[in-house]
Amino acid sequence: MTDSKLLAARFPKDFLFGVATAAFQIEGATKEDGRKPSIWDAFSNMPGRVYGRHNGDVACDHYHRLEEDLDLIKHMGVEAYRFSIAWPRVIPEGAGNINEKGLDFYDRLVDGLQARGIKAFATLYHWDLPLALMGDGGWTARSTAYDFQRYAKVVMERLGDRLSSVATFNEPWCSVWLSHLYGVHAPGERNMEAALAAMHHTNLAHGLAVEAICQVAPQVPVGLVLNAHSVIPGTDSAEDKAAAERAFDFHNGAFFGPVFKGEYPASLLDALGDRMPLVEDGDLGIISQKLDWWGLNYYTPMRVAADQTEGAEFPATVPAPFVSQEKTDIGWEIHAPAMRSLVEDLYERYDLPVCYVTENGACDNAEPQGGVIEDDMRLDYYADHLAVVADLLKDGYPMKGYFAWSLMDNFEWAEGYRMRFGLVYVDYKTQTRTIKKSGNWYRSLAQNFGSSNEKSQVG
Ligand code: GCO
Repeated sequence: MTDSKLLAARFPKDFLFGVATAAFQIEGATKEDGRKPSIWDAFSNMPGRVYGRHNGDVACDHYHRLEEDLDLIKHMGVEAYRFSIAWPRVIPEGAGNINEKGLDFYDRLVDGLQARGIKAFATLYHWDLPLALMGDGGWTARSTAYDFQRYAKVVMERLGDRLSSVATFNEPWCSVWLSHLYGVHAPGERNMEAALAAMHHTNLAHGLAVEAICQVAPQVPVGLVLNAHSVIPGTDSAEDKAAAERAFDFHNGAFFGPVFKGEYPASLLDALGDRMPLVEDGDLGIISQKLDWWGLNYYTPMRVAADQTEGAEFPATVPAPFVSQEKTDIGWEIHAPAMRSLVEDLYERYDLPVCYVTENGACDNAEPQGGVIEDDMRLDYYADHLAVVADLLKDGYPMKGYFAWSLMDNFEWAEGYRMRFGLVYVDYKTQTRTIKKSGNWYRSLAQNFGSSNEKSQVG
């Protein structure tokens, strides 16, 4: 259903529509006002890591165009904005000195949102670890978890009075497995022991940050954003079904398990336990503190088959072929039903709080033609996935909001600027922003929703 009015009418009045971004992907100004490098500055400056050796030096120049971008968010008609805070702006070396100018920027951002009547959803960690902490081993070091706790406290002391919500981490799957096992993201490590250490210390850092947030800003709902994988066996064979269960434990259970059950999956411990870092007494209690909400980032299903290679490492799976014919321009299968079965499965397995879809969207590299960007594939993607969220609501799942990824085209990590996820087109030469067809559609959805909302509150 692409009629934005009809779609808007399917959401309850306390539902919330927003748009999302992340600091390193849009801010630029990487050397300004006391910011020091993050692991992504180092990584993107190394040949061979990021497409075209693109880096975050300028990005969308958001740091200098804050007011204009806040006006754009307002113009999009949404009720909330999800953004991340750059640790290397706030505590440039990860530990040690606090940089007031870095905090000032986020003060202006949060005040600007408030002045425009937009709710601020902050994420504390969206992958830009201060580079200096690599001297201790980065996320493989237990000490980094305690540095993160202090950073969380510093941010919440300063901004907590104006935030509608805070997330500790964005997608630990990426900053753990993709960054330390598959080598695709910074710091580019490819080692199971390093990855397991990063896994546990990230989980611990999440728990320690929850403690700090509850202490200094108990009024702010705290959550965690997970890119849960909708794992689907390639065939109905017992081997592929078992492979899918292992993949679930590895890709989802490694985070959902400790956070929502206070334990790592048994299969993961059986296979890899002897390569894990020390899990101290009390760690799992810290990690599994109650959260107010969790965030789902969903893009595409994960289809797996058993890896029959002798001695294949856990979870011993290989990718299985796509089923849907449609793909986005980054090559990801489009299959909205997998989002629905994923949410159903997760609520069955875990005792989860309310859910915000904190990211969903499509890479559609449509370019301007006569000043217009006709990104129909993205528009259809949004319509199909929002319909799934409405179906989940109808079935009683506690879906509280939806953030489109992303407000505007930006630095797509290892893909550089060539992959575009924005509702708004960014011309990187001029920094001109142009709302795409999908952006206008999303805007009318948010506006229709807002106005029907007001009416239902009145009448
Ligand atoms: C993510 C990311 C975004 C990506 C998006 C598209 O959390 O994976 O938050 O940074 O740009 O997912 O790949």
